[in-house]
Amino acid sequence: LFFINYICNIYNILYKNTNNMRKKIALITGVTGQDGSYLADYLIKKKYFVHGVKRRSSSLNTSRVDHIYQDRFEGKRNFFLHYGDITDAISVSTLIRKIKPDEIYNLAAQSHVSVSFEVPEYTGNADAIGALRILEAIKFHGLENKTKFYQAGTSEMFGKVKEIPQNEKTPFYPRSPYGVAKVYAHWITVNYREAYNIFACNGILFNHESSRRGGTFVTKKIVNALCKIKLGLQKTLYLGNLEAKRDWGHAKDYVFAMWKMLQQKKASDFVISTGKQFTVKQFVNLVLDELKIKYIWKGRGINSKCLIKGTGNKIVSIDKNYFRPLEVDTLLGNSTKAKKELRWKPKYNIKSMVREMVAEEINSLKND
Ligand code: NAP
Ligand code: G4F
Repeated sequence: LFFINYICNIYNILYKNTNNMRKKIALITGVTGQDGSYLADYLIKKKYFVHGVKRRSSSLNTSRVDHIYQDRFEGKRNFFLHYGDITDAISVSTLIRKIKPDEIYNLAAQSHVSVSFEVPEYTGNADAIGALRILEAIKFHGLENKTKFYQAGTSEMFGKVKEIPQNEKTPFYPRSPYGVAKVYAHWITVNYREAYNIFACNGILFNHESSRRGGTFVTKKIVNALCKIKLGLQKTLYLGNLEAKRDWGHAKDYVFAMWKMLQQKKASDFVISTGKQFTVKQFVNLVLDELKIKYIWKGRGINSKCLIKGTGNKIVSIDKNYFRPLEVDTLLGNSTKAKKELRWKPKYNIKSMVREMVAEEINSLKND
């Protein structure tokens, strides 16, 4: 009897260990975007099987994940790309049924605030109802106790801010169709957590940037244009509102926070931010300093312009087309809860982020 007991115990320990050691499976919507690609890099390093959803496009849209792409015929694969679309409930549901992920990160969105004023219905469909489609699929396939869910919420939900700085308890006042859609996604995530006990978290992330940032967001646009100006490839950069204030962090730090949220004992919502704020104009100055360009600002508001000292060459000018029907004037986050409960804090500051973005931009322009 003692011997049988001994064998059973060993078997139990081995069985438990293999189960604990089973590689986790993650599904990332929006894997071809800035955050999706960094998150995929991170999860692959953590030995996950990573499934990413890409949408059909007439031109190639996988450049941010090309470095981790594995051909179907390769032996041991840990990264899988699937066609799908967050506006298509059937594709969402089918992927979740087939993959049965341990963790879903919903990063897919029409993520440009200004564009959301031009395509408000699509933005609502993708950014609001997209989250509902995933949550409903988790419930429909009986995965409430298995699949954890991360929703990519945003500081844009604070919009016309009710207090400074903003934390998890600050009321929302969105100022764009994008912000409004994300508020729906936030509350439907809370609702499914409370109604069906799904482990569902909202990350309320403030602006985060990198060299993988889309070219029409202000930081990447500034870095790209000023680097081209430095190399003699462009004359002038046209911008909109220079006075808007943002709390800018680095995307690599922020995807780590997403993962951390899903590793907690209890699902909750977290503000992720640096707690430091800069205007768009200050961001321009930081990039000019990094490029060692001597400059001088003249005029105010719509008449502002930035000239190269000594030459009078106009390198920054204002184009009123880049102003929005409504602006979010100031965003500043308070991440005390994330620091305490997730033990999260950013590794980058604005200077190290600008340094990296400029270095990578110059490198890529020189290799073009
Ligand atoms: P991004 O670079 O614009 O990436 C968005 C991703 O969503 C892309 O992969 C895009 O595909 C995909 N997508 C768009 N519409 C889709 C659809 N209908 N079906 C499937 N996929 C679709 O955005 P990001 O900066 O990585 O941000 C990731 C998420 O965080 C977004 O939800 C964004 O709203 C949110 N967020 C971002 C920030 C920030 O500062 N970056 C802050 C707070 C919250 P394509 O590559 O084909 O376009
Ligand atoms: O870089 P932006 O377009 O980012 P925005 O609107 O803050 O939104 C980003 O951050 C959100 C988090 O708060 C995300 F949820 C969202 O998905 C996105 O990633 O603009 C930043 C500021 C704005 O005030 C804008 O008016 O820069 C101002 N700006 C001035 N000139 C410009 C420009 N923005 C853009 N895109 N292009 C310009 O020429």
